[in-house]
Amino acid sequence: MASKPLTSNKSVLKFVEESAARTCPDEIVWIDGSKEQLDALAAAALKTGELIKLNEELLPGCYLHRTAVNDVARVEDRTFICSRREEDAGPTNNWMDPKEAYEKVGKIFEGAMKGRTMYVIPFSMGKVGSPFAKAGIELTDSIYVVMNMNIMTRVGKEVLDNLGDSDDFVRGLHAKADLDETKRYILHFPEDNTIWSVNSGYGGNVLLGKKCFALRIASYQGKNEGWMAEHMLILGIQNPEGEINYIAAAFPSACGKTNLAMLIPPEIYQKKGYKCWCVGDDIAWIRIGEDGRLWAVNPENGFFGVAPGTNMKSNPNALISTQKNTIFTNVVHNLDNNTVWWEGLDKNPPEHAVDWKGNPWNGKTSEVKGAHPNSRFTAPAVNCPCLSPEFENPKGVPLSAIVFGGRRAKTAPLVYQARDWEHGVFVGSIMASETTAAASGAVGVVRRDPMAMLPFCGYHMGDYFQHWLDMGKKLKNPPKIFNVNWFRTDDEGHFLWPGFGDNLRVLEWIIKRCKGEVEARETAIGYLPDPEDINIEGLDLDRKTLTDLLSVDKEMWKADAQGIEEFYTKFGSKLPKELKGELETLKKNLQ
Ligand code: OXD
Ligand code: MN
Repeated sequence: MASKPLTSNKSVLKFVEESAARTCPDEIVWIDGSKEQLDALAAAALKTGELIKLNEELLPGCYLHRTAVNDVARVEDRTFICSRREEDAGPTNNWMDPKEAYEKVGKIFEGAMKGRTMYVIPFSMGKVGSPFAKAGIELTDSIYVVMNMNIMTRVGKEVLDNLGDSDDFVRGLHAKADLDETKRYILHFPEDNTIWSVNSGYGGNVLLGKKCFALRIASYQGKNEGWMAEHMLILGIQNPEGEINYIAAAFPSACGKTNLAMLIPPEIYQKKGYKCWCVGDDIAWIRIGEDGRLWAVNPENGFFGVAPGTNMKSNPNALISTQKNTIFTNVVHNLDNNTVWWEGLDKNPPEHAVDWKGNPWNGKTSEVKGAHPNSRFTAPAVNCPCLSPEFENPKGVPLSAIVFGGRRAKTAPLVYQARDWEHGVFVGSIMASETTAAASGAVGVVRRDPMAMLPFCGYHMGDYFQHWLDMGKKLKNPPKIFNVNWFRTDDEGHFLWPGFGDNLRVLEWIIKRCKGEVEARETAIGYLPDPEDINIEGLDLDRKTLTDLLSVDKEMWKADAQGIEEFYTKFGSKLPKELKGELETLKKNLQ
């Protein structure tokens, strides 16, 4: 099936030739993006068992894939930023000297594709030809990667045609090798526009357009070029008058980003004429528009979502998105009807099934979970019933608000607003989640995850904070910045706020604030709503609970301020003085 190069771009050809010389594939296949080619690849993967074809009537165009059992998640301890100077990677990233990295990991790549095919995937993050878009070439020996990249990004010859002779593209090299986790490396060379990934076949480590390019490399590019790559969903909220306001929101993993991105308004809001539109669920590239506002695009073309817990109640739009042309990874294979299942899909687990490890599994009697907790669906964005009509708009959408959030049992109120941009950067920089019983280790430990970017910032986080501050100075019309916490509990640990679609009630207040339509009270931490100003019509929630949700416990915040101070010491002299100043203001306000 070997194919001729699809370009005469010398830099692309050189990258492919050099990589092939190192990895020694039997043949090289250029991915043109055609359906015929992808169908032929899928057929080849079915033969080897790499993919399983699912029920064509119930799940048309869908496949199941199982990764190796030692290869089921992103590996942060094997992920490195290989900047020339160690200080440029900063205290929150692993660093490897680029010379050493090329040499050491280059040896692992040597001959890694012998007996295999190297696929050349030209891909674009963002709509091809849009001023936001950036091109990449991923070389891989995995058909699974080709097919996933084809869902998650724009793939094919048009990317090369648009690139022309330019050498402005990210070079991604991936080889499964033998999936040895002791030799697994995910390396980023920000100064070389290069990503190397070896010994993994799991999405987050091998779909190089996503976390590796669109966040780690792009955050570095954004700092140099005056824009931002953020771990944010983008949501449009349409009011009964037809006006749409857009928000971008950053939450750490497992805080419901995909759910918020595909929010369905509560019935009383639907009746009034509210609608929500999903622009993106994971990544936002943000630039300053001519009007001095921030404009955001989702550079991806699909959703790589966590399957367990996704159901017709928690997120119908996500579930519907997975009903065709989707690849499922590490979920349960239901043998009765050749479909898939996962914990939390419904209350009817299959009896005749295969678990994510490939073992026979009976959902009625088995003590162990059938799907891996990090099992995934890769679904095309076009499948999403609430996909924004602006999804493909090359200019993106203007942001009214930026929303940060985390999982805090007590400290953070349901919502508060930062006083201004600088204070907003402070609010983002202190983002935190408390560990839940679901994760291993102690419960209730506070983990700081500034802007949800801790694992994804491709450079020194102190410089990253400075970049946020610098961007603010250039904005004539900055979005307002907020923090939300859907996870506040009572003393028995029950959630106080219903969450899901009802989060729109909080977003409504946020948008009113952006438009100057509602007052707020100033507190030690920022502006909070008057409980009367959050609409709880039709909710089983009284004003007293809402008042609790909107209370600020100064003693807890004093303790938190101490935690922030400790966290900030990590950044040494790179911590912007503005953030130090904001911390001092917080401490003073709490006296
Ligand atoms: C993701 C993550 O997979 O943030 O999106 O871990
Ligand atoms: Mn993510």
